[in-house]
Parts: sequence; structure tokens; C-alpha cells
Amino acid sequence: MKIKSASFVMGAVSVKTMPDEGIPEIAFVGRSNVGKSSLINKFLGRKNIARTSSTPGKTQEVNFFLINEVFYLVDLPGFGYARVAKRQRAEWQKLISGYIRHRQALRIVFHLIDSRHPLSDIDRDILRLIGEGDAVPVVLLTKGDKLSGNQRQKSINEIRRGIAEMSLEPPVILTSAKDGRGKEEILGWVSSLLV
Ligand SMILES: Nc1nc2c(ncn2[C@@H]2O[C@H](COP(=O)(O)OP(=O)(O)OP(=O)(O)O)[C@@H](O)[C@H]2O)c(=O)[nH]1
Ligand SMILES: [Mg+2]
Repeated sequence: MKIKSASFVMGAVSVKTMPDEGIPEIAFVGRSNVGKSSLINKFLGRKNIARTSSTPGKTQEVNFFLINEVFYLVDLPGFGYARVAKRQRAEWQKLISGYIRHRQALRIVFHLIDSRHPLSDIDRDILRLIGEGDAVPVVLLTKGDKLSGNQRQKSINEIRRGIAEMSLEPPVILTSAKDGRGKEEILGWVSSLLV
């Protein structure tokens, strides 16, 4: 599969204002600053279609991008943590939870986890949340370029072990928005679910 076209369609602040459910959706979820928007840009081969920032709390709406005229790629605000008001954080959490639990069109949820840190309570909450919906979960470890060669396998093993303790076994892929590692695997998952 190749990315032939990508366009921003809309940012939604409630489930009600999201696009009609006609075409499949693929979402990127994870805590603020984990690298969701950056990885989306890398995946799409676009520099700045999704806005990024070094300050957690950049993405503030559920952003829908139409890809190849056949599916939506969905960039979500940070889950469970962001440098924003408590009430705002709680609102996003509710919005994201509702979306992941109930959205019929949602086929794959890419759950982004920082490769440099062990599995957090927020990550466990997200894993449980994804389990309540029907979409296929795929874990993407982010910022893999920041790890040394032997840290890489260690990080994958450690996070996999943490997830296995919850009796879950999603695929785990090491990625980087900087050097592009993992991009082919992400493409593979996306295309396998679109056929
Ligand atoms: N070295 C490195 N830095 C990254 C990578 N991905 C993201 N970053 C940096 O991490 C910071 C956060 O990136 P974003 O893509 O905005 O993170 P986000 O998850 O979308 O954050 P929110 O929108 O706030 O929820 C930025 O400073 C990025 O440059 C990566 O693969 N490697
Ligand atoms: Mg973002």
C-alpha cells in the first residue's frame, strides 16, 4: 500500500460532531507527548499535516484525516495526562473512551507507548479500554531512535512482559518518527485490515 493522498477533514470535540460512519477508521491513542502526531506525519510522508509540539497537550480535538479516499486516520488528544486544565483532561478522556468503546467504524487502534519507559498505569487503562471495543489493538513503541542498539530489544521485551501480565498479546512494534523505523509494519497492518 502507498499513501497517495492525505487531507485534513475535520477536528471534532464531541462524538456527535464526528463524520458519519461510512468508511473504516484507524486511530492513534496514547498519553500526551508520546509522539502520536509526529508518527502520523512520518507514516503519511507529510511534514506537518498533524500539528506537533514539545509541550504535552498539543492535539486538542479528534482530528480526522482522509487517506487515499478510502479510510480515516484519526489523531487523538493525549489520554490521561497533558499540560492542560484538569477539567479539559477529564473531558478528553471521556471523549476518547467513548470513541474507542463505541465507534463502529474503528478497525485498528494503534496504542503508542514511549519506548524509554516501563508500562504506566495510563497505558494499562488504555489497554483495558481498547479491550472493551471491537478494534484490533497494535502497540507502537515510540522514539526508538533515542535508544541504543541493545536497549531496543530490552525495551520491547520489557513492555511486552508488562502487557502479558494483563493476559494480552497485541503485536508490539518499535517505531521512530525521526528515522522512520516501523513504518513498513504499520503500513502492513493498515493494508491488511482494509482488504
Ligand atoms: N527523537 C524523537 N522525538 C520524537 C519522536 N516522536 C515525537 N517526538 C517528539 O516528541 C514531542 C511530542 O510529539 P507529538 O507528536 O506532538 O506528541 P503527541 O503524542 O501528538 O502529543 P499531544 O498532541 O500533546 O497529545 C515533540 O517534541 C516531538 O518532536 C521520535 O520518534 N523521536
Ligand atoms: Mg498530538
